[in-house]
Amino acid sequence: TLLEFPQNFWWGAATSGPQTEGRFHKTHDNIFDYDFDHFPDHYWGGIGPDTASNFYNDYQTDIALMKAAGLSSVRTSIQWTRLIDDLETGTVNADAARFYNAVIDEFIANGIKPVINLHHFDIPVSLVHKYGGWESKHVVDLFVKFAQASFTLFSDRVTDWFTHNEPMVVVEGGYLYQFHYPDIIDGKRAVQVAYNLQLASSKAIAAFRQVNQNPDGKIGIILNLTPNYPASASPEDQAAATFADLWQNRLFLDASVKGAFAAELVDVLTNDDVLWASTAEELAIIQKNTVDYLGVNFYHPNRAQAPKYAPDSLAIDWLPDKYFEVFDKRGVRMNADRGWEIYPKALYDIAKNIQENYGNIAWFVSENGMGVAREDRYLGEDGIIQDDYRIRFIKEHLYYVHKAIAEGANCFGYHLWTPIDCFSWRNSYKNRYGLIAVDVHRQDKTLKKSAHFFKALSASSSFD
Ligand code: BGP
Repeated sequence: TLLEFPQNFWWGAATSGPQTEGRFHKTHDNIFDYDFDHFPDHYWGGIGPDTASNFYNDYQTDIALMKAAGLSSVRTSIQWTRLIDDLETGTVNADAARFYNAVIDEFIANGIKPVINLHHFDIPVSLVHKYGGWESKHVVDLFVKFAQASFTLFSDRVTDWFTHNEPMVVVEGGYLYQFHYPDIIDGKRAVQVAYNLQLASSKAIAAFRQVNQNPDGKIGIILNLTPNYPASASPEDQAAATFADLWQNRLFLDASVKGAFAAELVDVLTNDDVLWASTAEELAIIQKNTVDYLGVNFYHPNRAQAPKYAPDSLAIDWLPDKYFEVFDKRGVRMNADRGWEIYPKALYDIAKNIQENYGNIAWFVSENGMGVAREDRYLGEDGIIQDDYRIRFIKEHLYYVHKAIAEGANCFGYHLWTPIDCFSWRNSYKNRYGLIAVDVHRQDKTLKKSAHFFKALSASSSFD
């Protein structure tokens, strides 16, 4: 059966500055640049962000390929470590302004709406060393200077803005589970980082309301909303799933959409004596500066159960893991290369939650996708990668987006991760997500079968 999507639905793809541009002419190092220089063995194949997919030099040909894949909108990010010369005062680097102006103009000239995010995990490493990074409220204010400079330079042409991509991943990767620099394990500090990230988003939104030049301008936040399905109906497992949801999803979702943190979460953190330091003035800023809309990244659900080990027994003062444990459920569909469960119906559950509990605020799928290793295994005789698994993955997720929209969900688009195979943090180029393949060494770029599918999808706004 033919599934039709609304008029003007965004058919696009998402990427980020640090994962595509390469380090050419950058003013500062972000935490990944630094980490790669000091710990190259953290990176799959020893390949770091130096060249990435060479977007800094290749942006014109890359954007032509994105057009050939039928994308009507593309999200990327402006790198704080490229745009800003003096991090304290927020002065703009001239080459970076030229580059981002050229990129934005090139997107528009090709009929692609540029969607711009500001922070995609890529804090300047010097701010981590000097001030403790996101633990510092001074750093929050420096981020707002960067945000303000971006709005001032580009909001005449860019109408769609986001403050952060997946702030919870910054908390988890940097302060809980050691997969992003600075690789700290400290729950109390993680709580402060989470709060400061929310404050940074709200303050950036306040700055946007001041300097935005475009009447159509909108701003939001991109969250990885991960449904937590309890292992069983036992009260212990139910409570574990409820807390996991509060911590992973509702922390940023409630504050960004409703302007206040969930009281249940604040109660737990208060009782455990790990609540963030906040002021009444800051909480008023958070309350006032809620988002216009949301981006939702979805890759996989979580399965949650009551924790088997109290973190107290691990000699760590406090971790959110005190209340839940995420486990691998047996017998489910998996993307084995990435180790993530495939469960498309979760997207429907997310849609229902936003519709019923968040005032049916407008949102779009800002990332969804399938990272597959060694895709040259699927190279056809025509030289095109036959990624039928990706086409199936997209269709299955869109099936549930369509169903939710038919039931009133306020979803306005779908962005695949990612247009062109890109550098992916510590997995580097192991898993490929793109509609367009990259030969990392030669920088040849070729449309995959999924790009041809996506072009037809975008042109008709429907599939069967
Ligand atoms: C999201 C990030 C992206 C991208 C994607 C794929 O969490 O926003 O930057 O990396 O996940 O995940 P990975 O690269 O870890 O396979």
